Amino acid sequence: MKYDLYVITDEAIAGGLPHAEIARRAIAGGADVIQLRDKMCSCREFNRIGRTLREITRKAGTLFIVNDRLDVALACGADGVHLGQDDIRPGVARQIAPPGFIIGISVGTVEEAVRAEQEGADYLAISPVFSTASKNNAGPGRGLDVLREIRRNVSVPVIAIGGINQDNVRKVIAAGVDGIAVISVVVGSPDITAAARELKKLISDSRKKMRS
Ligand code: TZP
Ligand code: MG
Repeated sequence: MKYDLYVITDEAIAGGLPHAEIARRAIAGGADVIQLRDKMCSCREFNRIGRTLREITRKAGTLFIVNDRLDVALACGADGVHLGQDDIRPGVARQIAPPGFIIGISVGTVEEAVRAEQEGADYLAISPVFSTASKNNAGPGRGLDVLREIRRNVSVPVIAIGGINQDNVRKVIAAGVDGIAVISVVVGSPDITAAARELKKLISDSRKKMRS
């Protein structure tokens, strides 16, 4: 599974652009994963949008993850669900989900990361790496040392989220993560496709530099 550039949809940050259009534009710029995230809409509407995003991502061959709601993720045929520390536990989600279903977990500490891996998480999102205004109560940035420490202590893919932009992406990748998850730097850009493309290039340039 490739997690290099993981783009999370947010209609408010996109100035009212619908989730489907955010997804199309991000995919055109090379997004490897699309996560549908909407804390405002009804469960029924969330599922309706999820079905549309499932169609778009299936055609593009892009991984599709639904935020928070395991029921909606299963109902719309998503590849997986992304769960926070207060959502249904990964082990419980695993009992309900079909084989191969991806369960991603947000973690902020090494202890949470180790526990999430033990409970069967397929990937971890270290959150927030830097402070961000894109999520309510995201808390202070955890910093790059926590990224490195978590990377050393788990073997599942680890992605970084929170306040990542063109200026800091190199050091985030250099910390050894498998990918970055972003909202505002891509979704809030007037040209979502160009912003995604630029980040992809920065990620691949950083990886090349690490190998050389
Ligand atoms: N979870 C932790 S930080 C965050 C989420 C959804 C917001 C990331 O948005 P941005 O704009 O890339 O900081
Ligand atoms: Mg959540």
